[in-house]
Amino acid sequence: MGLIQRNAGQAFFHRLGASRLQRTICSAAAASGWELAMGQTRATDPESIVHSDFIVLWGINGASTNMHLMLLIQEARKKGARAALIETHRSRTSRLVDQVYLVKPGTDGALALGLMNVLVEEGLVDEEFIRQYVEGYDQFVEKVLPRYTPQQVEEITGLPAEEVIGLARAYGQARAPFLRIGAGLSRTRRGAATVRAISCLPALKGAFGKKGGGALLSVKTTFDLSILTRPDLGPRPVRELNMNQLGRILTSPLEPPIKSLYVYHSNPAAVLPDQNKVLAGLAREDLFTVVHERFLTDTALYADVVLPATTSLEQDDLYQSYGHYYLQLAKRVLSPLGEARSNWQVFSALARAFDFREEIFSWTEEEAIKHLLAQPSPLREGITYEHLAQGKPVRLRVEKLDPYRFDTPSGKIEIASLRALSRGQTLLPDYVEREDETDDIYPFHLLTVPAHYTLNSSFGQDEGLQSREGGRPRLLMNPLDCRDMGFFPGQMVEAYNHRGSCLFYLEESDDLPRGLVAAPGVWWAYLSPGGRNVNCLVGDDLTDLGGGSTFYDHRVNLRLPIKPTKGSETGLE
Ligand SMILES: Nc1nc2c(c(=O)[nH]1)N[C@H]1C(S)=C(S)[C@@H](COP(=O)(O)OP(=O)(O)OC[C@H]3O[C@@H](n4cnc5c(=O)[nH]c(N)nc54)[C@H](O)[C@@H]3O)O[C@H]1N2
Ligand SMILES: Nc1nc2c(c(=O)[nH]1)N[C@H]1C(S)=C(S)[C@@H](COP(=O)(O)OP(=O)(O)OC[C@H]3O[C@@H](n4cnc5c(=O)[nH]c(N)nc54)[C@H](O)[C@@H]3O)O[C@H]1N2
Ligand SMILES: [Mo]
Repeated sequence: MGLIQRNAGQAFFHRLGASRLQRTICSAAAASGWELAMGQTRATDPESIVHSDFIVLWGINGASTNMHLMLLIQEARKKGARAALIETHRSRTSRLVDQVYLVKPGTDGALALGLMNVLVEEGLVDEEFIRQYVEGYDQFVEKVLPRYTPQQVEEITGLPAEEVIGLARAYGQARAPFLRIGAGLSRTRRGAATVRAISCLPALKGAFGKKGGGALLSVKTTFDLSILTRPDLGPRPVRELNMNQLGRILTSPLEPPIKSLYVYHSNPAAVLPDQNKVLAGLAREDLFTVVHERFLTDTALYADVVLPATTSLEQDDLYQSYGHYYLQLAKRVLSPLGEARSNWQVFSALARAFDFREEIFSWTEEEAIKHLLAQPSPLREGITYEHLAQGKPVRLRVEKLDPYRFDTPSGKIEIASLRALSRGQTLLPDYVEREDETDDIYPFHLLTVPAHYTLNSSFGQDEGLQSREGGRPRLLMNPLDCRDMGFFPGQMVEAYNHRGSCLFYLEESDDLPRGLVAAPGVWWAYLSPGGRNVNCLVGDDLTDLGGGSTFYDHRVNLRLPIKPTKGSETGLE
């Protein structure tokens, strides 16, 4: 969603004094890992990737989730660049790169350290760059890297030592390597530490400033959004609640208790971890629930009041992206159908009913956009409302990005980070072994990957798109695991752990290494057999930093359903 509609409710709820929400389900852990090393440094322009000679896609399924970048990567490859993918399994993207490196889930931090070990050992680091722009290098080389020889990294990650060396050499010998870090990769209990370690790799190579080289996790906004969200309007300090733990929050005694829930532009019943708890919480008779939606989603079914929402075609907004440097204004092209209203309009109306008199509550969407654009920013110099009103995407002034400007307290890339220490992390990037008590009980690591044809739970009602996704919830599994379990392709199986159980149709796939199963897409629970989707198997544990979700860090066992369920029974109790 765009900046206006996405942030529409925050000022209202701050003014009301409601509990605050940590909106950290998506990329908060990745962002905090990057931030420890890179601070507020802006990402390298992804369009410069066409000039790179070696591209690393680390934990990102670009063929489904970042298609515009994949086109640029193909352009670079036509000019001779090579592309590598670091993954847990052979995703769609693996067919668009030259080399795929498979690691055990959650072990990428060790691989990053191993790659840097080789760069140092083989003299492939840019000493001049490091002297000028990197903090903590000597300590890192002395204290951390010796523990990550290719052999040790093989033991941790499962990637053969010679492939660790091969990848390090390809990266280190490249003229201008470009690193694209995905968000999915960070959704583990050590997600932030992982992204932090990976973010240090380009620093050792001095990839910044070499035409085509650099790194991208996410393109940061050029706006100060607090003029929309207005945290200053709160009458008193209030608690913060993490959206990943909504189930836990709604089902445990809290003081003060949560008596009402307002949901807009989200489908928590389908997308959140620990779905059984979420549904139990939403089912509370004493919870007053409002859902502002376009469709009768899993969540809307639990609402006391459903408010109809406009679509993007019926509302104005200003769009930016986390994957490129463009800005686009969208004006409505249809009048709202029926009684549908935009998020912004609903909150303006609510504010009037509450007699909130602050000026922001009287702004129209267009006025809110104009207030944002009035904020000065070098990247938006000369980009006016009138300019954007022509409707075309407008490229930001990326020529103003200084590749040697590192926006950290020291002005350098911080391998050693005092901010990390103050946040309970190690001074230097490192890899922490973690015992998982459930490893022996549940033999399969579960990947809750996004579907190719749908967007999280959006379009879950669209039969055409769902049929392209196989028409029914699928669980992909290595054929040898299938054989060992005594399963057949097409059979309905039940995945379970201590959080819940969920039904899938089994599909054999050589793309999955043994011990891994993948359940693509967020199918609507009430349209799924058994009335639950994969998120009833996902725990609500948080990441090491940033309060992020841990979708990719859970395990399951499988069995044949005791009583096979046919078709799409509703799971509503
Ligand atoms: N088609 C489509 N596009 C989408 C979305 C969608 O639902 N469908 N969702 C959008 C949203 S909200 C987001 S946040 C982005 C996410 O897009 P991405 O950043 O690409 O993240 P994911 O697809 O979640 O995960 C990428 C890959 O990480 C792999 N992975 C999981 N754990 C590990 C690990 O420990 N190590 C490594 N190396 N890899 C690992 C998974 O196998 C997966 O293929 O996509 C956006 N785009
Ligand atoms: N199993 C599994 N679970 C996941 C993921 C996964 O890949 N696998 N991805 C995770 C990630 S990265 C994310 S970001 C979350 C995303 O989870 P959500 O943020 O909940 O996103 P969607 O599932 O796309 O649901 C968005 C809902 O908002 C509605 N909507 C869209 N625009 C508007 C609007 O302008 N106004 C109003 N009122 N409503 C609107 C849509 O109709 C849709 O029902 O899911 C997470 N959950
Ligand atoms: Mo996301």
